[in-house]
This record gives sequence, C-alpha cells and structure tokens, in this order.
Amino acid sequence: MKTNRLVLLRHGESEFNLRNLFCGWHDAPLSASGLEEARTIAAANLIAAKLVFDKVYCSTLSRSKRSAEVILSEMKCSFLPTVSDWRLNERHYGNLTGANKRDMANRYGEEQVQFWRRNYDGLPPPIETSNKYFYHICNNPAFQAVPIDQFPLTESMRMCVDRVSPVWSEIRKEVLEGIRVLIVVHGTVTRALVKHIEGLSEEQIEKVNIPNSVPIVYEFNMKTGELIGGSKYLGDAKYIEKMTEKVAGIGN
Ligand code: DG2
Repeated sequence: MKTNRLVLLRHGESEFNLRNLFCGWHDAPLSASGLEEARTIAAANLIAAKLVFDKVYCSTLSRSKRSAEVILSEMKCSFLPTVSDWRLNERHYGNLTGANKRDMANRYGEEQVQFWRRNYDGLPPPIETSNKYFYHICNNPAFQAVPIDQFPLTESMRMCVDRVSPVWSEIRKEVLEGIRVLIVVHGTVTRALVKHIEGLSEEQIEKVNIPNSVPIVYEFNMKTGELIGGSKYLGDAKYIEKMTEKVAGIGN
C-alpha cells in the first residue's frame, strides 16, 4: 500500500497569545518564546521523526509565515516552495479582536466567552470602526488577495470551516499525488482542517484544542484517499496535555 504523510502545525506563541488577547486577523508577531518554540519544539520534533517535506502552506499572517521560516531554517530546507494563502488566515474574531479573554469573561461571563471561542456557530460581534485594530486590519497589504465581498468582519467556526474547504481540497489532491506537505497555520484553522481530515462532527470539533508548535501527523492511503489511523501528536505527551488544557481554558 502506497501512503503519504501530511503534517499540521499551529504557529509558535504570538505576542497576543502571551498577553491572552483575541487575535484573529490582527497581525501579531511571534513572542520571543514563540520563536524559540518553533525551533526547539516544532522543528526539533519534525527532525527527530525524520520527516521531510516538498512544500509548505501557511496563511498571510506573519505569525504563521515566520513560524514556517524558522522551522524550515532549522530543518535546513528554506529552499522549499511556500504558499501563503489568505484562506488559511485565522478565524476573524470580530469586535473581540484585541480584547483580553479574561476581561471579556469577567464582563460577559465564562459561558459566553467559551460560546464565542468554541461553539460551532459562536459568532463574535462584527468588528467596529472604533476598534483599535479596525484600520490596521482593513489596510493590511497581507490581505490584498482577499476579494472585497469575502473580507470578513467576524467569523464563526462554521464560516472558517467553509472558507478552508476549497484550499483543503487542493492540498489533499497534492498529498494523494505524493507531495509531502507541511501546513503551518492557526488554532481555529488547524481545528477546521482537523474536522475535514478526520471527518469529525460539529460537536466533536468543539472539544478539540490545539497547542502552539506541536506537529500533528496524518497518514493517507494514496490510492483510496483514506486516512490510516488517527492523528499522531509529536513530542512529550505531558507537555502536550498541559498546553492543550491551557488553550482550552480562558486564562488569566
Ligand atoms: C487565536 C485563537 O488564534 O484563539 O485568534 O486569538 O492560533 O492565531 O493564536 P491563533 C486567536 P482561541 O480561539 O483559542 O481563543
């Protein structure tokens, strides 16, 4: 049986992850630990697993692109073709962008915040012109390829799963042709891809949380397109469990 692998990865910790702020389409850079994580956790685990790649996909946001650059540099394969596709950008967090997750929980209650974060149809209020990040987001050249009628003001998980669907079909086709792909994206986009890949239900995906910098490996039967086994998270199981729990919670 001929098989091929696909690796999914959430970028290293961003400045907004560090400060516990909703980020979405704001272009926050990686934190110092995020840069270090991309090297010592993401790349190190890929190297230890002897994984090699032919092509890389990331979003047009710098936390995704920078993580991919650091990983490729560490793996000594910066020459690999890298596609930055806006359809892989993080879910737009609407007017929550820039807000502290704990402050929002104190104001609106934990249940409401978790509804916005994890419910399949949880739709944050649309971003307003008074939001500090509104103009930065609207004028970011990284979003030039976004068709005007598809430029979001907010998005639910469902909307994100739909947005990612066509790019996932393109990537899947390449994987089944034998191209070894690495995808370096965001928390919600990784969950959207996990839903597509594993065929999870809406209820199941609401319970999935993705830690930064932990490679997730999938193997496919190239003839039938079937997924062989489930996901395999690379790295220290205790660390992955701790970081997954941290992402699931609202934080301080
Ligand atoms: C986080 C996800 O996205 O946040 O937009 O704040 O992966 O780009 O850091 P990322 C954000 P949660 O949905 O986990 O609250």
